[in-house]
Amino acid sequence: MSFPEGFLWGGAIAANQIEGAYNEDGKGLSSADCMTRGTNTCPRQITYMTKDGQVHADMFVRLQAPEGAVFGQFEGYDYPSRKASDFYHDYKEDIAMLAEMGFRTLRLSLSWSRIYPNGDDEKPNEKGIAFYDAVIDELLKYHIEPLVTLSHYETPVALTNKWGSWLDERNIPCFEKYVRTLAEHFKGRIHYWLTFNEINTSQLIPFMEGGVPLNTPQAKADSAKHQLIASAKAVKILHEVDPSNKVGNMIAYGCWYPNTPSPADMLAARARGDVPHFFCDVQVRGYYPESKLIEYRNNGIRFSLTEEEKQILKEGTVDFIGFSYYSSTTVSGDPKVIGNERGNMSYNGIANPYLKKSEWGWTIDPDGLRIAMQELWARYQKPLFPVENGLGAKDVLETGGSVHDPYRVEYIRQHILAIKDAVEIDGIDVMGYATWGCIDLISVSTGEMAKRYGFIYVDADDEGNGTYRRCRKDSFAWFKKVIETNGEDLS
Ligand code: BGP
Repeated sequence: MSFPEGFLWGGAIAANQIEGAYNEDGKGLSSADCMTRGTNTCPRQITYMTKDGQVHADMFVRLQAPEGAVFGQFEGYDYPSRKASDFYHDYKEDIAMLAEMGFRTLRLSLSWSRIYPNGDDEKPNEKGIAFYDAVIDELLKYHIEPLVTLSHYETPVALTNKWGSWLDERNIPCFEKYVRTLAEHFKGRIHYWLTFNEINTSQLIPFMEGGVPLNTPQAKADSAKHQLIASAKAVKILHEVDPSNKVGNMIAYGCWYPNTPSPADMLAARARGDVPHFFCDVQVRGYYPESKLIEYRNNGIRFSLTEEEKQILKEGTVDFIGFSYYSSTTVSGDPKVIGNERGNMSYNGIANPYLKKSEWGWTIDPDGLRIAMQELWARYQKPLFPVENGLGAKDVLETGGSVHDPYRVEYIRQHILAIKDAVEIDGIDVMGYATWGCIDLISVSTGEMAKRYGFIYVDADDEGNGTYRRCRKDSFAWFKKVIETNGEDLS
């Protein structure tokens, strides 16, 4: 046995990181449009104006905005989502190149504020829908299955300014309307959906994940509840409109090792999985796990669910689990042992002497992917879909337009081998494999262009200068062969 027939090989992109055209054709500002460009050492900031007319820029991991803050773009700040990779104008060429590679799926997100510019508009923005019509039709022309993320790290910022986005339950009907619009409009053309990208990161970076301006434990509990209900309603709507729709959740996942064989380290390492597991528990099983209710009670968090809400969660369970995996983290239970290693949405890891790291300091650990899949499979027995995985690296564009990226090929090869073992040895049901940022795009954590993941090079620099010409990297031909042979030829 090897990769199943129809295995969905492909890649993933997100609207705010690739499209640009942030204010074209009636698009409203999204939370992502309010994030400045950063660097590897200087984090991105979120900009807003306080009631007294002062403009503030706060680090995205620490944002705690005062009441009445109005988020937006302001003079003197650089916002990379304005142009990103200019996919809005280049999508035809981009999709043709993906088709040339033989892509079977493209995971893309739709921008809610392109369709409902303020989030709660009466009617959708026809031009926004027309753009996605063109993109989806272009994909279908090449038999590339669209895998659509309903909300990938952006929410219409008007909803943040109105009531704090997911802090307020009034966000739910707005999201429902957006989902219903898409479900009905794209019926028969889109069959695979994901609800919220990396929903568990709402507990770490609430504004980036869902436009939530507060970082308190109560705010996180409230926004989690509202998004979980919205996710369940989205699943229900998509199933009702087209029973053949397959809907997944999407969590940022990883693999957490104890720093030593000490039981305290093991407990601490296991605890790192608590947040993604909590979200998965609700989205896959349809109810809040007892451990979360105990945690809320012990910490004085106000929380309750009506019978109707319980019913919604129960009826809106997902068909598969989508997850991102980039790196593993080593964890200590000893407060004296302090680490500062980073990974995707993980901080304060302890250095792991067995693993190499990327230029951005993320560990490279393909075995960790297999362990992650074993864990998810053991817990949920639902089909798994790694919808994000890849290596962010600096590439050099040679004169003549080639890019030699053996490091990327090696990273992806090893991770595909890990998935192969998960399929062949562990018997795990895996739907496909989508590499992150198959076309170079802006990094979510730093806003840089220099942190590249693609098979397709985009000639633009961190300041947004360049021709935006597309070039095939060496990994392009390699991945084409992988897809052609359904993962048999990885040489
Ligand atoms: C995930 C996000 C993506 C993506 C990726 C890589 O958390 O879902 O949007 O960007 O991480 O992270 P980065 O862009 O910071 O390298």
